[in-house]
Amino acid sequence: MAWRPRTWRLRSRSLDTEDHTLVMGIVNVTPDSFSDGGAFIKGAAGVVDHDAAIAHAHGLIGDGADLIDVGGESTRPGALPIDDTEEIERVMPVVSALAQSGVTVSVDTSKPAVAEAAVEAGAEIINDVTGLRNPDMVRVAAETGAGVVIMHMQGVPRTMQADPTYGDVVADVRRYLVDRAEMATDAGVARDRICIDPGIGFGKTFDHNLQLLHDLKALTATPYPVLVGTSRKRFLGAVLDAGAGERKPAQRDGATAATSALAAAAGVSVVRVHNVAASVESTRIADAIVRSALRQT
Ligand code: PMM
Repeated sequence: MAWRPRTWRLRSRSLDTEDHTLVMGIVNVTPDSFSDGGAFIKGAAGVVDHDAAIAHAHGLIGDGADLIDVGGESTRPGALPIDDTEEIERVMPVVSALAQSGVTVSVDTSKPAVAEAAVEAGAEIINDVTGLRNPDMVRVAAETGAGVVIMHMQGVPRTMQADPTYGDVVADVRRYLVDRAEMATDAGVARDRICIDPGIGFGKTFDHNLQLLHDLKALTATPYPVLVGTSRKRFLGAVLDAGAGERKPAQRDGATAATSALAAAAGVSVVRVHNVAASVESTRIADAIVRSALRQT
């Protein structure tokens, strides 16, 4: 099927890909996310430097981000969960300050209480890496009218990389996402508020990640906008370093920009990245090519 622009309806506004692929900038206010964990934490006590996180988010908007994803709990392999109160204390000041200044904010959480508080404070999107597994999360999404990202993850972060197995990873992930989206619409979430995400690196081997990225059109052919997050993930380092000493996550931004461009060319609506400037450039090139083909038909 030929590429077509997508509209994703959020709580109080809509985003569309008519002009370009959307770039979501990442702000993790966590001590332990794999790439930027601890960037906004001051002192040994682990106090969050909210002002630094807010300033960083504005910098990403300046670099061309269309929206900002704020996370307060690390989802890296092996991460341990934290409680609602701690997560709310970490993310809330950042969510409300950004929303008040007009930024489109997504909250990266799998906790209904955190999502509810964030949407109350102005967040437009609930980004749930557990694919709305908690029935309360479905209720919050339906009641608030927020946009939702339903992500695929096999297992839970603590153990998800132990031995992920699939029959056919592309078909299995696609079926899961479409089923979860159906479940959400049956529970009252508007269909055009749902975005789906294959969850690169979440319960997937190196080969699973590559197969999913190779066959993104299986997802972009569904009725839902698609979000893809490859930013600085380990499989990029594995390709580049081929067994040699691994480079640091922040040295994977060129690789991330390449996957962002490929995603945009496959019709993905949103790429989620740390280095916004690099992926704005690479997706704009893919966008120009995809849209120029459209003008000639
Ligand atoms: N990846 C991470 C966290 N949240 N959310 C979505 N929707 N998709 C992802 O791929 C995703 C995510 C892990 O990366 P981080 O620790 O750098 O945020």
